[in-house]
Amino acid sequence: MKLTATAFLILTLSAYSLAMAQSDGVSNMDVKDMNVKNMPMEKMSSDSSAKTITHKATGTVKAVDAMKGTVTLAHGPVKTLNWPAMTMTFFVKDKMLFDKLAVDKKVSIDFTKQDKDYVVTSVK
Ligand SMILES: [Cu+2]
Repeated sequence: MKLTATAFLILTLSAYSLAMAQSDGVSNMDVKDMNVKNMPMEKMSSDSSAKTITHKATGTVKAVDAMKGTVTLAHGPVKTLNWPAMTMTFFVKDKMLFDKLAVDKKVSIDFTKQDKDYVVTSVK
């Protein structure tokens, strides 16, 4: 009787730990899945040799020069660059973005640093 009860307990415990091991396996798979999902993003950001970080700023358009491909913006602080508010000139990546840039217009931009230049990649 006592032996049987012990055997039963061991069986129950091993079944339990087997179930635990299986659920561990599932959570490991989840982590792998996440890594796979992150990989394309890493690839994208390493495309332009240096690490490209997208910064965000909001401000008012002060000047637009579509010929030079630049926009001058009085923008608010940019936390990701430790920038205070200032007026400065950005390059504009895509000529299409000039449709959204007009003097005195309030805009939210995404921009990246490319070599020594700051380039607007998105305008909202
Ligand atoms: Cu600035």
